[in-house]
Amino acid sequence: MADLKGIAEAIIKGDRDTTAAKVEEAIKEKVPAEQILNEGLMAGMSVIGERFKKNEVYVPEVLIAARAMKAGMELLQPLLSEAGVEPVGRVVLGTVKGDLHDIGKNLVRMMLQGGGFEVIDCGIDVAADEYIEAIKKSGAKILAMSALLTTTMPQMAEVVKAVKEAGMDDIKTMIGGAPVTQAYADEIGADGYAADAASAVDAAKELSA
Ligand code: B1M
Repeated sequence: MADLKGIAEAIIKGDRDTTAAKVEEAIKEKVPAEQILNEGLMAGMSVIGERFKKNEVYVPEVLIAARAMKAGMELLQPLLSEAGVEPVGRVVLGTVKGDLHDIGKNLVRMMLQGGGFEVIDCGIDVAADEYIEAIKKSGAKILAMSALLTTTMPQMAEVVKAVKEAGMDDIKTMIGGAPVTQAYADEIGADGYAADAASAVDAAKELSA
């Protein structure tokens, strides 16, 4: 019998081979791809997210879990597309212009993907017009920005302003990064803020509700 709990456990352990083997097994047993995703892969990543929030696990464990998740997703993706399963939401993500830090941003991407979001990752040093272009191309409804430097934080305000000026009233903006705070999000009119990668999933879910 398909072992969805075992898939979640393999993700939590960061065991890529077991994750892939158990996902393959479940596919062979005709378990719907969405169920494998929700009860296996995403269930595992959400445990890792919670532990990360509580400082029970650290960046390396999250990276290893995300690698296991990726192995499972590679097998599932074609079936999800075939079945027309829509992601929880689409997020355009990037580190703002002038800022080259991407370790935290990449964690946010992995956790969002683990939470069922499709992420369009624009990379680092991303200018307002690049974010806007990516939103137009992808149809994403959430724009997520990361900044690690106090000198690049004002870029977030520029992007929020540019999104408003472009008339994209339905786009929700969210921000994060070590120097960023909820107070700063409020000040620049961003719709959401998250202190860490796992909380970014909660914030994105709230914004897409
Ligand atoms: Co830089 N750097 N760095 N650096 N660097 C910091 C950020 C700094 C605090 C170091 C220090 O002085 N103590 C300092 C900033 C000071 C300030 O602005 N107040 C600094 C500086 C000054 C610089 C340079 C200017 C140094 C120089 O050249 N003179 C330069 C700037 C380059 C540029 O960006 N233009 C620079 C360069 C670099 C490296 C390239 C060498 C390297 C980056 C490599 C890379 O990212 N690929 C680097 C690194 C590694 C760091 C430190 C050591 C670590 C950052 C990191 O990856 N943390 C950092 C000092 C420190 O933090 N101890 C430092 C781990 C990561 C998992 O955490 O990114 O905070 P973090 O992400 C967290 C949360 O913040 C949150 O979730 C993540 C996981 O929980 N989060 C979000 C992040 N984005 C989010 C978005 C969200 C929600 C949550 O929603 C959208």
